[in-house]
Amino acid sequence: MRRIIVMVALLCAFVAGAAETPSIPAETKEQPFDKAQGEKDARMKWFREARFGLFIHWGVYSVPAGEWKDKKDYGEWFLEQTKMPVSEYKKFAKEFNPVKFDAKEWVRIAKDAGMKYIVITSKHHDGFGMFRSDMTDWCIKSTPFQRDPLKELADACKDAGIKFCFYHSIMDWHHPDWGQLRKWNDLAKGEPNMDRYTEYMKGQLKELLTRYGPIGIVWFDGEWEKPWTHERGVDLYNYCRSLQPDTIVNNRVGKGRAGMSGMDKDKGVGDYGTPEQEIPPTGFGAGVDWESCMTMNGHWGYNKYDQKWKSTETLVRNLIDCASKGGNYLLNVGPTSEGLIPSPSIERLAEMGKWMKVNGESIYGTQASPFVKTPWGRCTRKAINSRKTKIYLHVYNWPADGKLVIPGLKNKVKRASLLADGKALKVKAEDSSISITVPSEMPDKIATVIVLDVKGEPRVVVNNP
Ligand code: JFZ
Repeated sequence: MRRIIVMVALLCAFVAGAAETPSIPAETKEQPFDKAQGEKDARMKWFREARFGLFIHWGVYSVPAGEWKDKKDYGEWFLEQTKMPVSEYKKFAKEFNPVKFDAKEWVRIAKDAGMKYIVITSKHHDGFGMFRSDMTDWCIKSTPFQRDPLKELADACKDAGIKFCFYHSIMDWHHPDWGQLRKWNDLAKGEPNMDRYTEYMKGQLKELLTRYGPIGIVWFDGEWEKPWTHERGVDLYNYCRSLQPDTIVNNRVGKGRAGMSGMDKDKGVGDYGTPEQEIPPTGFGAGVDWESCMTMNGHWGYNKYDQKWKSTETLVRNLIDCASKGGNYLLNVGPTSEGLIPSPSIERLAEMGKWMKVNGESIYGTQASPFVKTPWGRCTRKAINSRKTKIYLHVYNWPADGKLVIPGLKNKVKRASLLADGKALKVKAEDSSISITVPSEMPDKIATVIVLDVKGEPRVVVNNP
């Protein structure tokens, strides 16, 4: 199985690298990227270990804060959904003055939550740049704010040891050259031209990839409209990596994504899959990287009426769920036009951080569960060396009889303990399972982690295929 996955991954890399792209400038062609799996493994190392990141959707749509006329459900899609003339939408830039923005504080909030990277919208579909771009005035330069939030965040991330990443929309409702011009874009004149548009986008990406230090991930989006093609995706992928060879690019740079499930169905480009608002039912095997992005309430961009917040328990368990399937969890906040992360988000992130401080070892640098089913919760594992593995059991349903049963584990369990206090627990090996004696009260109601030290690689017998 593993061999097949590696072969598929290599084949994808080959297809991506070898595609013929006649309309593409010579210097971005034939970059010898991804020739070796080892090169990709080295580049993906931090991402695979990180498991947890902060997504930030921030733009001038935070000024209307989700409300327009008689509707209160808008977010970052405000411009498209209201069909407001672009000339009118521009007023929001004039009102965007997030004087309470404190990059260090945002980074502290992320870091204390246990997050290892931050992905912020450099440009969303409305085309507005949250950085000082020389390519257009439709950016932070046209606001009273004048500062460069991305620069401040990049610097704060560097100081804190957090990877700085940006989300950049391919689709652009504002630019007159984006191939699918909106009728309500009253400022656009003439015929759209995708070659010109691509040059513009590359210009901005060059700014972002040369002025803000090392970029962890370029997180593309808005690739689904017709004018964007596989060939343009391959070219853009190569372009980003020609500027920063170590950067990671998500699969929304190309056209292969299969809807919200986020994984590539065919002709994929990019380094990893991006399920959106869902966690896949199972992982995809070693060598297939992915990251589920999710909101904390029902919106990406700030909506002042949306108070339907997920519980900390749900958020922590989502993170565990992703890790147990070999993926990352990218959790979103939508800051206000004052520059503040909403306090319900801050509270939940702080609570997640408390759990992570105690249990982070069972998340960072772990691999997917060796079990098909774990009726009491989830599981991750970590190879310590060739002779030693740690298996982390994330228990949600505490056993009423004080016996936690791990079905089908064949390894010798050298030690079982609670991760929180390191105290040893009694282990009993039975015929086709292991049972562990646990305290009668569930120590951590969100998820209690039990560590098993086992000999060698996990060996699991599936009794109920
Ligand atoms: C996209 C964005 O449109 C959205 O605003 C947000 O940034 C999210 C992270 O990514 O979400 C999508 C993308 C595609 C579809 C729906 C939502 N789609 O194809 O139906």
